[in-house]
Amino acid sequence: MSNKNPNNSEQKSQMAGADAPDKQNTSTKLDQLEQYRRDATGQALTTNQGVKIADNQNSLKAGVRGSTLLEDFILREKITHFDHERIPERIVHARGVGAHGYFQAYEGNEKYTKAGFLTDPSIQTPIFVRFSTVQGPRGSADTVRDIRGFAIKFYTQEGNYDLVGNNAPVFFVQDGIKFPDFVHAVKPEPHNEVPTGGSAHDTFWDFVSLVPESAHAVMWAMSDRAIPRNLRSMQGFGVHTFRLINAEGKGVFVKFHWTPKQGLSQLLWDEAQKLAGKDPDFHRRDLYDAIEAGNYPEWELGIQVIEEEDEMKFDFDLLDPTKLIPEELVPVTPIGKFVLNRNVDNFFAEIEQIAFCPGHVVPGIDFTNDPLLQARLFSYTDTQISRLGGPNFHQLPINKPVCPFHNSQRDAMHQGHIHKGQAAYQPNSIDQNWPAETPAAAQYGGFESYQERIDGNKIRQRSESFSDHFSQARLYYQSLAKHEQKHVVDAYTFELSKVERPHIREREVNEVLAYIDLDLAQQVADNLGITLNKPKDQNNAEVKPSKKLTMEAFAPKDIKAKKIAVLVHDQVNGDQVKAIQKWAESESAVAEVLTPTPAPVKDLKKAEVASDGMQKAEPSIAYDAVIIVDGDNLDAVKADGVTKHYLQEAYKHLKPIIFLGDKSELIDRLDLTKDKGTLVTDRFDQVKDQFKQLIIDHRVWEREPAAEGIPA
Ligand code: HDE
Repeated sequence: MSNKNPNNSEQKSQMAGADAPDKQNTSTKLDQLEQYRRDATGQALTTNQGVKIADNQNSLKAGVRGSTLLEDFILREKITHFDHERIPERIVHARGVGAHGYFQAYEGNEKYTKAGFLTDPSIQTPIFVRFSTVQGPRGSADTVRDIRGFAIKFYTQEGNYDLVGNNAPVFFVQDGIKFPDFVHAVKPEPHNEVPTGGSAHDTFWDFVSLVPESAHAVMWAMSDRAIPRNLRSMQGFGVHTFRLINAEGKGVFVKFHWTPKQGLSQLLWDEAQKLAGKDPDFHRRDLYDAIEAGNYPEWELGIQVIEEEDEMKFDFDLLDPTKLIPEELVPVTPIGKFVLNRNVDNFFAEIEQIAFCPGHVVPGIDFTNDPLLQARLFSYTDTQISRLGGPNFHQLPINKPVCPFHNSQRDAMHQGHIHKGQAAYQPNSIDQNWPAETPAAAQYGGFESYQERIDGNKIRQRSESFSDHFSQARLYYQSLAKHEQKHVVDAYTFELSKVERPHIREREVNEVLAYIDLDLAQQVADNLGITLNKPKDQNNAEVKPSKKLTMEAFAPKDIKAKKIAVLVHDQVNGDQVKAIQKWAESESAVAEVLTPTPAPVKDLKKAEVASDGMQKAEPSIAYDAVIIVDGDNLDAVKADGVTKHYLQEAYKHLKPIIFLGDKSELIDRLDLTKDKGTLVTDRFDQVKDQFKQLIIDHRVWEREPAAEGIPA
């Protein structure tokens, strides 16, 4: 967009965009975001008014033991600021973490959209991603069972674009008017504010068992998707159907997907629960550490494209956010990739203050009439006004567009700009009518809404095309791998076991699950001791499974950033430890040597082996695989309850374990069953490729029945 100075030239046109945008200038620079960062290194300590402070240790008192004086402006300013350090947390998605990165488009997207950042592969558009859980407050644990928020802000040269998605492709309700009900039901119960960070309670199951449109999303929440191993291994979805518009004004419907290069992986439920206590920051720590170590997570952004004329060709409604489009029907077309490569400097300023809104779109991207999306377009800006203290939150560094922005909006709380000129209105002749409108034609870049013909009565009614609530829940369940299905049964059983009112449990089983899949319903009913009433109108028809719904379809290709615990004691074989470390480094994996205490241990040659942590403090649940190293210390290991528990726990959680040399004896001693994931060898090098493949596979699923016998 051109920025002609109206003071220098007679304005010939009222169109600010009369010049085509200069492609050269569209490449964005991360340092544009940096100008707000403050570094106090080498600077004097001052008050907020800039007065240098001589004593920051003592308040001003009447005598050394005397009372504190009201006059002490330094104390008062410091305490007053402190008293107001918190802002209201987000109503939902309060617990979150984020990072900076960039997005880069692939070639050939101009047939779908005119959005510059999606069509020019030479631009690296800065982005900020915030991941979140939905239910819990800011201080809740990372690993709870919950859908994860996955919101991306693209700082494009045509304005900020927010893709505010989740790690599930469907939502719990179809119409925005039901969202507050849903959220009130899932949030901690109002009388005792329990539970924190979970849906295993009466009000949630009361609501969802009465609202069958939630069946599909609840199924996702009960699946392994809702307990991701880390935030780097999650898919993201835009959920709603959106619209892309190309330079000729042609529109297509799209569903956004983003898929991690690192593959998908999950926690086991037992791990998730333990991590919530042992390391409530497990996910945020993992993301931070991976980025600090240079293991930058990467996703591929893709779209499912539906031509306008195909809008009605599906047996569900494209506007219904409880439905996904199976990839067998419409494949995902990759359109670009994004990488997270920079941690924040300050959690509050960046992660807490970032303000997303699905209504932040740029030319070439538009909405559909999905009634959930329509309500979201209002909600997000509204909530920021109370959260961030007024309508100027877009001026906060993390929210500020990197392209110029000018309009006649003025004043209000926390106004950070000093606007020049007398005419804060349009039309005006005093400031030559600046800032001026820009034509919508693609070469100018003004935003124009897609011209969609709407013809209908004003009416409060759900479309008949939104009424099938169970087919896709069945599709999802039946598409899962066997072990994933078992986890779904376990999850419903666990959650409903926490529901105190029997009629709610029964309603969920007989009026929801029985309509989804009789086999699933029967298993949950049996576990809960409920009699299953087979509904007469149940349609238990087998569905054609969709391959891309199981997490198995998204295995990683390498073991980059995977964490391996290397258990050692005094008299360990140091050469073996070195070989493991060398190999891990060559694979960009993280091998951590865990010792009985934080002190280093001595190897067989009396050399010191440094400790990366002690076994008691770095539990097996935080690692992807374990190696117990040989040496002259079997008796010490046999007497070490922490190490024995470590191995049993890793086995229980289906992790690959290498027992080196003399440590193979532990397999029988600990009552473990030998399987393809328990590798026994005298030399690590001999099994390293096998071990790598096991880590890629992530879990030894066939071990699951045997592992049930191992104590938690
Ligand atoms: Fe949100 N949602 N939402 N939501 N949502 C918020 O916005 C809302 C919905 C999602 O990291 C709030 O800034 C309504 C679907 C994410 O900052 C709030 C409706 C999807 C985040 C809000 C929905 C989401 C939010 C809370 C139904 C997946 C966190 C504070 C009409 C596609 C963004 C805030 C971040 C946050 C409202 C439904 C995802 C209250 C009214 C569907 C990832 O405005």
